[in-house]
Amino acid sequence: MARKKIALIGGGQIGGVLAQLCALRELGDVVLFDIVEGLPQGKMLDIAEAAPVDGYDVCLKGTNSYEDIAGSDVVIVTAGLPRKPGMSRDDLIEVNSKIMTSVAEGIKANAPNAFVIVISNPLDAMVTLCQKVTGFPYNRVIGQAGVLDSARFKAFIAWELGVSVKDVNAMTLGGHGDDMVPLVRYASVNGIPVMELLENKYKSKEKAQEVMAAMVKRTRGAGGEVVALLKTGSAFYSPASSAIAMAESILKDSKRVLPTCAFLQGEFGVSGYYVGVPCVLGAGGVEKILEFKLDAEEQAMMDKSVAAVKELVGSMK
Ligand code: TXD
Repeated sequence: MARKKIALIGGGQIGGVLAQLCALRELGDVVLFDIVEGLPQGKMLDIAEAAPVDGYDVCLKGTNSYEDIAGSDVVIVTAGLPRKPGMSRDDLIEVNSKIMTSVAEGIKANAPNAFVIVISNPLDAMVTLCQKVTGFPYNRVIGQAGVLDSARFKAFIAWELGVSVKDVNAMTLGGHGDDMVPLVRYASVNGIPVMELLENKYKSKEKAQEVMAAMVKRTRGAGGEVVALLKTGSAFYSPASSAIAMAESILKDSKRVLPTCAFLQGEFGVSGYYVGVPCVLGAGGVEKILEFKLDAEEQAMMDKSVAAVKELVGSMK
């Protein structure tokens, strides 16, 4: 059976980590595309030369030509500028829309049967544009943001409670913006509600709520926190790991339930927009959207987040 093939469009900070993670996990042969001459070729040669050390047997190719992505099973898009300190993700919409249009045309022409995972920001708008320009079915075009936002939320909970990150379960919904919706009610440590553990730890309901509110706030601002520290770009290790989790579930038909920026057609009361919701990701891409009842507070936060996505998408020319 031939190896799977993954195309990475954008060979920058995230693209390079994506390529290395694909290789380390032997997800398939990898093609790294960028418009900068030599950049993808140099990074892929470097990763290929580490193969004898880390022991992966996959073909790794860097290219400036879209023809080389032909036959890809999954395409992951990071092409686009990252933000600088003081910028919001939305500030990138104009420049990255132009880039995404050319990228989507390249994918449509050369990998018409691929599943596409968009990472470029502003994510909710870029995945919308990518689907529109490629014309691919909605189940084959998704955005990565919720796996990252949920990972950040889970990390903060694990650090606060002093438990393994492996035993924390939590999810964010909605857009990849400041209005994202970390679901406190469903956050647990092996099924034990986090709020109960916080109340036990602090012997106070108020203090527990205060600590949780701070973690929710930090989750919403976590991207900006890294940008402010790095000064020259944005997070790239965690977004790469997050997109690989999604790609792996599709390539291996794992049916993982992952927060995914998916096209809603009535689910959660939303129609016609890409929004972060729990999806079953398998060989069919988005195979199912798992709906569940939101309480009044969660619904209000979701409505606010969806409104922000609608405004962002509406602002695209
Ligand atoms: O989780 C998430 N969704 C977000 C996404 C998390 C963090 C960062 N997020 C966004 O991903 C970020 O705001 C950017 O919009 C993208 C890529 O971030 P990265 O840090 O990888 O940016 P780089 O290092 O600048 O890499 C972008 C590459 C760079 O090598 C350019 O030469 C290339 O994109 N580029 C292009 N490739 C193909 N085609 C075109 N037209 C093009 N223009 C630039």
